[in-house]
Amino acid sequence: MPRLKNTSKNCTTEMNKHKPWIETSYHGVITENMDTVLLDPPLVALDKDAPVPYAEASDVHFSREGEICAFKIHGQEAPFEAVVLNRTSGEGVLRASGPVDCESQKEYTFIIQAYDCGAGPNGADWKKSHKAVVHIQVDDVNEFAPVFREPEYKASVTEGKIYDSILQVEAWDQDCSPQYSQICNYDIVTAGTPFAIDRN
Ligand SMILES: [Ca+2]
Ligand SMILES: [Ca+2]
Repeated sequence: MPRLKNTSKNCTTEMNKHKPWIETSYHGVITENMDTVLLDPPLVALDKDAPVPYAEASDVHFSREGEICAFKIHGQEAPFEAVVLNRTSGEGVLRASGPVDCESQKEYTFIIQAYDCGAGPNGADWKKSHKAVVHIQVDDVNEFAPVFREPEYKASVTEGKIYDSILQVEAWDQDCSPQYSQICNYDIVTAGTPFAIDRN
């Protein structure tokens, strides 16, 4: 992180000298159906402009060029928003603004920019940071139970004969990750049945 040095002077013509600074890329993880994004590194925008006092209508105000007013997201309809938590420290948080469903989309990539509050006494004079890339990975929740591909399986056998294989069944699971969608095993639940089933 660069060392911050206050280089701003009390100058009324160009008070907002610096644009905010953010990292060049962020990696986030969100659990589907939730709205909290764990961002690495955390979202913080830095701005070298220090608050400068100025007089307006006999009141003393402080200019806001060094404060962070907004984060904006650009990109393919990403269901996320970035909110400023603390204007002075530049801390922000990224969260879901709409449903995030791993089964429909497992990851998102979009652009984020920080905007300072550089309004000054003479109106809008804000500056924006460079564009940073945000990559979000959606973690799965085990929402779906396995289901068989067919509602019924039929086979016939001849009495007294032993078979290596009589029929094959197949189940699948709608969850998006291998962890929560792989079929681990099959069981015959009817007691006293003279058949066995394996995981294949
Ligand atoms: Ca599942
Ligand atoms: Ca799921």
